[in-house]
Amino acid sequence: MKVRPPISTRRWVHLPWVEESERLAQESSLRPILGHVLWHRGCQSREGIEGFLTPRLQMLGDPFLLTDLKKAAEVILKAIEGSKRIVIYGDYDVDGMTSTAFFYRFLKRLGAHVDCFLPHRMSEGYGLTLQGVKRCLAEKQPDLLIAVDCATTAIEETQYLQSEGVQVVIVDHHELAERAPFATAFVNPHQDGILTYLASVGLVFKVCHGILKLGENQRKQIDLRDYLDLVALGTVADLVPLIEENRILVQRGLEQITKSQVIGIRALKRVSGIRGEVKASDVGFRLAPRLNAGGRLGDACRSLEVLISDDEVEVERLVQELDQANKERQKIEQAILEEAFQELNLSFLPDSDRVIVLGKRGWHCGVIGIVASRIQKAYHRPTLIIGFDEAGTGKGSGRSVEGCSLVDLLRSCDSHLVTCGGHEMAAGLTVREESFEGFKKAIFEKAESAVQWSALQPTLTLHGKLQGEVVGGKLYSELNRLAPFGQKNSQPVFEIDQLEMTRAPKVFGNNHVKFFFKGEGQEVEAVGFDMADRELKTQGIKLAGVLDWDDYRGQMNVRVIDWKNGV
Ligand SMILES: [Mn+2]
Repeated sequence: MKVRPPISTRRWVHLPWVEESERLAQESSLRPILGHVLWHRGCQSREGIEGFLTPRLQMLGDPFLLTDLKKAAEVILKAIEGSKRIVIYGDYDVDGMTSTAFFYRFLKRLGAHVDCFLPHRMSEGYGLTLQGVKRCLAEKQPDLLIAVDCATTAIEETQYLQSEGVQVVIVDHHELAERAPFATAFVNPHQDGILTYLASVGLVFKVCHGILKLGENQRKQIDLRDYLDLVALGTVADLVPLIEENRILVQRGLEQITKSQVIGIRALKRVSGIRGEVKASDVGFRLAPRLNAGGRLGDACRSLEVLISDDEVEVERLVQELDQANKERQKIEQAILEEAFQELNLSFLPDSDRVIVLGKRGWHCGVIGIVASRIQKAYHRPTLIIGFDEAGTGKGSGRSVEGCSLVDLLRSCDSHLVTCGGHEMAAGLTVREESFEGFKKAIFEKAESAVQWSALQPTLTLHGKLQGEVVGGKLYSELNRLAPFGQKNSQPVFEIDQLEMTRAPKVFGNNHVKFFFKGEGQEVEAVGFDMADRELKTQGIKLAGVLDWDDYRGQMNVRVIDWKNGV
C-alpha cells in the first residue's frame, strides 16, 4: 500500500507589486517581472540589482574581519614552516568532508605534513568527541589539530587535546554555547555577528584566503579559485542561505564544478548523469546525496577519499560504491517514510499538534534527517524523527518551519535530552528511550507558546504573475540570472494564467500529469509530479509553478507546484 500525506490546500499569497520596481527594471533593461522578483529579494537600487546579477569574487570581504582568523592563519603557517604534523579533524556530512578536503588539498600544495581524520558516525557520534579525539591521537599523532565544521561546543574534548600538548584551531559555523572551547584560534562567525550564513567550507575558504594574504611565498603557488568547486558542494549541501558572499562563492563554484579538474568530482558527475552546466539543484539532489551516502550508511572516509585522491581507478571504484550506497539509502528512507506516514494517519491532530515527534527502534539514524524533511514538507510542522538503537539510545534529526527556531525549542527541553544542537531550521538531538515520553510531553507544551499557528498555515508564496503566452526559453534564460537557487533565494514561483491549452492533459508514470499550453513561440509542457489524483478542471485553470530546464529534451518546461481549478 502506498501511503500518502494529506493533500494540503495551500493559500496562494502574492508578493505585493511595487511601482518603483518597474522603474528600476526599466533602468536596468530588465522586464518588469524581473524587477518585481528582484525587489522582493532586497535589490531595491540599480547598484543592488547590478551586484546581485553579476557577483564577483572581488566583492568578498576582508577575511581578517573575523575573530581569530589572523591567528589561525599564523598558527597554520608556522606549523608548515616547522614541519609539524597537522591533522584536519572533520565531520561526515558534505560540509564537513568538503571542509576537510579543501584544507587537506590546500595545505598539501603548500608542502605541509597534513593528514585527515573523520569520526565514525555510528560509534563515535557527531563532531569532536572524546572517543574520536583519542582514536585520532593514537592513529595520527598530530602537533596541530584543525577541527572543521565541529568543536564549537566541545569544551571537554578541546581541553583534553591541550592537556595532551596538541595545538587546536577551530573553524566552525555552528551556534555558540555559553562557554568557548579551548583553542589557540577559534574561528566562528557567530562571535562577530557577520557572515553567520557561511558554511564551514566557506569559512575554510576565508582562512585559506588569510593564509595567502600573510604568506608571500604561498601566494605564488596557489589560486584559491581552484577550490571553489568544494565550496559550492559543501555550501549548497549544508542548506545555508545563498545570499551575499555565499551567492558569490556558489555561483563561481558551480562554474568550477562544471569544468572541475578534480577526478572525484568528475566521476561523481558522470555517475549522477550530470552533463553541461551544473546547477545548485544538481548538487542538492544528485552530487550531495551520493557523497552523504558514504557517511550515512557506514564510513564517510570513502567520500572524503573521492574528494582528495588522484588515483583514477580507485576513485571510480569508490564512486560506484557510493552510488550503490545511495540506492540502498533511498530504499531504507522510503520504508521509514511509509511507517511514519502510517503512524501519522492514526495519531496526528492537525488542530492541536504544533510539532511532530516520532521515534522508533531500528530507524536508521543515517536517513532520519531526510525523512524529517519530507514529513515537514507534507505536514508543515517542525518535525523530529528519532531512531533508537538496541541499547535504547535515540539519535534524532529535525527540520523546522520558518518562524520557529528548532535549536531554541530543543534547548528549552534539554533536561530530557542527552545532547542537542544545530541551527534554526535544522537540529539534532540524542535522547534516552526512558526519557522519550517525557521529552515529547515537554516539547508539545513548549511549542504551545514557541510556535505560532500563523507559522503553520500552509501557504504558497507567488513571486509574480505570468500569462501563458510569455512563458518560453527567453524568459527562462532571463530568470536564470537569479540563480543559483537555494535557501533564501528560492526559484521564483509564478501564477501562470490565461492558458491556451494545445492538447488535453496527459496522465503518465506513477501518478504524474502533464499539461500542454501555448507559450512564447512554442508549445510548453507543464509537469506535475505525483499530482494526477487531484481534481482537475482545465477550463480556466491557473497553474503555480517554476520555469525549469528539461535536460533530456533540451528545452524549458514548467514544473507545476499547485493549481487552482477553473469552472
Ligand atoms: Mn556545516
